[in-house]
Formats: sequence, C-alpha cells, structure tokens
Amino acid sequence: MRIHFLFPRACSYLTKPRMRHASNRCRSFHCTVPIRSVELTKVRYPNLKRGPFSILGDADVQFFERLLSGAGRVLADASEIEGYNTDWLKTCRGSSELVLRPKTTEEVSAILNYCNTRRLAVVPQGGNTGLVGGSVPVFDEVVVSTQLLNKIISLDELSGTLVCQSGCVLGYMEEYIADYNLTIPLDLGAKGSCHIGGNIATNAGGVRLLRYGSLHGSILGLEAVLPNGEILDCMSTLRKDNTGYDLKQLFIGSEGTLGIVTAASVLCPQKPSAVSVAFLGCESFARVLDIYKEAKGMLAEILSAYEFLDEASVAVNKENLRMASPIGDFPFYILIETSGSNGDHDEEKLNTFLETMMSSGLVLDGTVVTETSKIKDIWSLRERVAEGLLHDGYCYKYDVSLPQAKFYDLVVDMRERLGTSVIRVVGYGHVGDGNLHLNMTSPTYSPEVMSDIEPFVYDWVSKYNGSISAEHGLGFKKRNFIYHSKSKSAVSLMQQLKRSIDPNGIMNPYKVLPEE
Ligand code: FAD
Ligand code: 2HG
Ligand code: ZN
Repeated sequence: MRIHFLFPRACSYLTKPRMRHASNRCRSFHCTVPIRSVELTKVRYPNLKRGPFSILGDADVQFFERLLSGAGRVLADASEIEGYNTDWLKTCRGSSELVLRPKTTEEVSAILNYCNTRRLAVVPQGGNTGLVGGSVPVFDEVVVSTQLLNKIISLDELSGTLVCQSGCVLGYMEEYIADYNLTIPLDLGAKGSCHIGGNIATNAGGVRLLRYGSLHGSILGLEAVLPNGEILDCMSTLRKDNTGYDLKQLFIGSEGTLGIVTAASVLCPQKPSAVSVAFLGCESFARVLDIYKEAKGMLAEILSAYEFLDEASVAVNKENLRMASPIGDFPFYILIETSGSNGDHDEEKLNTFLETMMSSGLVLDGTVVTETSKIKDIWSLRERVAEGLLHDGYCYKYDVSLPQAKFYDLVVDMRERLGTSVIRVVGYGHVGDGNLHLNMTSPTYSPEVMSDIEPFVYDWVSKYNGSISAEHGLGFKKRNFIYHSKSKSAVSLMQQLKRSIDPNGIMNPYKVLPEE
C-alpha cells in the first residue's frame, strides 16, 4: 500500500475553456462521427408528427435579416447551420433552415413576438452540449442561439453577485471572476462550451453541487423572454426576497420550453485558496460508500467533491483517449477534492484521512496533488469519460438518481442483461449527490440494443424511487418516461403551466413534456 504525492505524467486537458471570447462551438471535443451520417430525428422516430406550425418562408427570413443587421446574425446556409442541427452526442439531428443570433434582450423579444404571431416553432440553443436532445430541432424549428448574448453586465465584489447575459460561456465566467478571488458555484466537463443560460435551462448539476448546492439556490435572479415576446424581469440580486411566487425557479430546469433566458445574476462564492485532489483505488462499490462515509466525517467542511469511476470507465480513458491512470488497476476509483482557505490545515486533515483509509485497508492505493495543472489532469480522468465514450460509435446515455446503496447494482444488472451486444457498460458519477451516470456503447445505433435498455432502465430506477434524470433533463429523448419519476397530477400541472405561458406551443416543442 502506498500513497503518491505527485502525479507522474501529464494528461492533455481538452475541455479547457477557450478564454476571453464567447464564440462557442464545441470544437474542443473530438467526435469521430461525421454530422451528415447522423440519422435525422424525424427518420429515426417515424411515428412522431410535426406540430401545427407554419413553414418558414422568404418573407420570414427577410424580416429577421432586417431585425438582426450585421454579418453572421442570420444563418440560412446549410453548411453553416448543420452544427446547430446536431447534438453533441451525434444522436439527434434536426432540419432547421434558420439560425438567429441576437445580441440583446430586445432582439430576442422581437424574434419571439414574430414567431408567436406567425406560429413558427423555436429551439433556444446555448453551447449545444446538452445530452438529451433538447438543444436541437426535431423538425424544422428556428434555432435561436445565445452565442452573441455574451456580455458580463456587472459584478458586486462584496456580495459576489455576477450579472451577465445568458450566452456567457461558463469557463469564461470562471476565469473572469477569478481575478476578483471569486468562483462560479457550478463546474462541469463542458465548461469550455456550455452557456450559463443553458446551465440554468437544464438546472445543470456538475461536480461542485456537493459543496455549493444546485442552481435553484445560486441563481439570484434572471430575465427571460416569454413566447409572446414579453420580457419577464425577475432580475433580483438579493440573497433574500420573499415577495410572492419565486417565478425564476420555473425557468431553472425548464429546458427552453417556457421562454428564453436572456440574463441572470449568479451568486459567486469566494474562490478557495487551497485545493487538493486525491485519486484513490479500492476493491468494491461498497468500499466507495464506506470511504464516502468516512470522508464526510473526517474531511467535513473541506470536502468539496466526491466522484467515482468504475474500472470500465477508466478503460475508456486508456483505450479511446490514450490517457493513463496515475495509480495501478483497481475495480473502482474515487476522486476526492478538498477546498478551503488554509492549505496547511486542509493538507493535515486530508493526510490523516488518507492514512486512516490506507491502514484500515479501505483504500488500496492513491495519489494526492495540490498543483493546479496536476489537479486539472486528475479531474480530466473523470470529466473526459463522456468524450471518450463517443469514440466507440453510438452512446446510450443514462443519468439517474438512486439511493446510494442501490446505485451500482443497476450497472451490474445492465451488464448482465446486455452481455456482448454492446461494446461496454460503464458506471461513474457524483456519488455525493446520489447521481449515477450509466453509459453503454455500440459501433452504431442499434434499435435492438435500445429496446433491451428501455424501458428496463427506467422501470429499474422507478422501482427504487429514483429519478430518471438527475441532472441532464428530459429533453427530447426522455420526455415520454416522465411518469416514471413524476405523478400524473404533477405532469398535468406542468402541462397547464406550459399552455398558459405558451398557448401556441412554439417554445421547444417535442421536449420535456410527454406526447399528449
Ligand atoms: P444547450 O445544450 O444549448 O441547451 C440545453 C437545453 O437548454 C435545451 O433544451 C435548450 O433549448 C435550452 N436552452 C439553452 N439555452 C437556453 C436559454 N438561454 N434559455 C432557455 N433555454 C435554453 N450536465 C450536468 O448537469 N452536469 C455535468 O456534470 C455535465 N457534464 C457534461 C460534460 C460534457 C462533456 C458534456 C458534453 C455535457 C455535460 N453536461 C452536464 C450536460 C450539459 O453540458 C449541460 O446540460 C449544460 O448545462 C448545457 O448547457 P448548454 O449551454 O450547452 O445548453
Ligand atoms: C459528467 O458528470 C456529465 O461527466 C456527463 O454529467 C455524464 O456523459 C455522462 O454520462
Ligand atoms: Zn454529471
């Protein structure tokens, strides 16, 4: 048994944000599937009917060209818009003929007002890193991209309140406020491309949720444009405000079905001055949980992330991304991050914890790093699995909440069920949040494999009172399984709300709510 205190080799960090500008296609990831070979969604789902929306005409395009003057604001050329039609996973492809790139809330308002009057369906799109097919058209919806809504509006250093437009790239925001010793309460592998508006619309979780809680707490206010073009001002910067219904919460996690978020105020915590990351190996998932319990007790207030990967996930890094693990081979790996304000204190605590874990035999091997570049290297082992899986071909992706004790049984059951019909079944995720990422891959999309996975996976999760979407949302792919996690009365109220806010149903149709 040994603990290394240095990370022996450098790993590339492809998800590094491209800074100081917010033009943001997801180029940092390498997917092997060419866009044009992605099957059109309307072909893959032949029973799905296009809604009663108008067909885009020349007069519509001319209207938008007058509204959004300047180059690159109205895209109608097929080669320019194919990236906007296809999701990050290369599993959904729409047939939109128009992408609009507004710069101001007023422009968004004029766009939605026009689309509503004309009954043109709309898909809001941020960084297009969503994993449930929510950010791309299903048929020919107009894409409204927030790429140019990318201005930081203000920062109150004392309270840590950052106000910005919704198209700011998360990684850019992080870098911007680091100069003020602040940090963003949200962090995820797609930070180099995803927008804060997309994060809000999906209520993204990520690897800091354990420390800072969800966006329902960190978003102090927001501005959204409703489907009829009306601007909803809920742009509070107050920590406490109990005046009436908290309407902003409706938009957090609404996945573009109720309106377009155009700006937000984000509560940014103090940037921790001391961060350490440990990467540990252990023999079973039961041990992952035992160690978690000990970490909560012994690391307490400095514990900021507790993530796990199984052996099959680390094999993805090795085989598909040529990344090496800094420790030997083990059935399970744990990534623990501590963050605090006193390096000596935190290091002492972490070392005592690790020594206890090693001498008790719970941890079999490990490495600890404190240098920023090495911390990033270790994090990339965890954050790049999603990217590595794409190199296999097609990825069947599930993101579930389960009681922690049952968590890994789903992976075991799925592996047994699918056998050799898939390339691999991997399990990793946010243990501290009870959020498992279960992924299967095959060389190409297989309807047979799909029917072995669904509805089995959803029934399994429902049986243990879990959620079929912990953090990625329902989007297009999971909407018809909403009843596995929500009651009839809850879905019915959601439908009523949707109808009252968007009576013509133009906002992101075919997403979130089930087919009626
Ligand atoms: P998009 O993908 O463009 O859109 C997502 C949804 O939000 C769509 O339904 C879209 O219509 C809607 N939307 C976008 N912008 C707006 C807006 N301004 N107003 C209204 N609706 C809008 N998710 C997690 O929760 N945790 C993770 O740890 C995590 N890690 C990821 C790692 C990788 C490598 C990748 C590729 C994705 C990951 N995701 C994760 C999923 C994804 O990054 C998040 O869902 C992210 O919040 C989406 O932001 P986006 O700007 O890319 O939104
Ligand atoms: C993560 O936590 C993301 O890395 C992506 O939520 C998970 O791709 C996945 O399964
Ligand atoms: Zn995740």
